[in-house]
Amino acid sequence: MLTTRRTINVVFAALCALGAGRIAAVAGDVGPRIIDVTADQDNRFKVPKQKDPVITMKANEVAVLRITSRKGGEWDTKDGAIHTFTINALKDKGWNFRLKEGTQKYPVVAPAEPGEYLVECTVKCGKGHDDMKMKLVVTP
Ligand SMILES: [Cu+2]
Repeated sequence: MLTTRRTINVVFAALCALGAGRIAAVAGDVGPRIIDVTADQDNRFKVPKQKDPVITMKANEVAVLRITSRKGGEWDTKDGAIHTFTINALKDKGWNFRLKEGTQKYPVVAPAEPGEYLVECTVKCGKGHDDMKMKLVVTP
């Protein structure tokens, strides 16, 4: 009787481990897309493999922005932000990130309204700051 119960426990534990593994694998497959952006030391936004920095999302898409920031000539010393990734039209929906040196991840949701959204840096980060802009394109 005791042996039977132990066997059941072992089988149950094995099944649990299997199930957990499968859930983890599925989550890895369908997890939000990661979008890489660099806010660079020359005070420009950069997107891998693109001459003009643009990121494209589907309306309402959930994704993770992975932003790497490098210090330009100047930066805001109050909170340590060296650049920002700001979309004024979407500020109230959370699209306003104060960037510290290094790489950070920011979960985002694309707006429901397709179109082009201007991304700006609002920290006076030095030479080139006024042109530190990029685009978010939202497709239907
Ligand atoms: Cu900047």
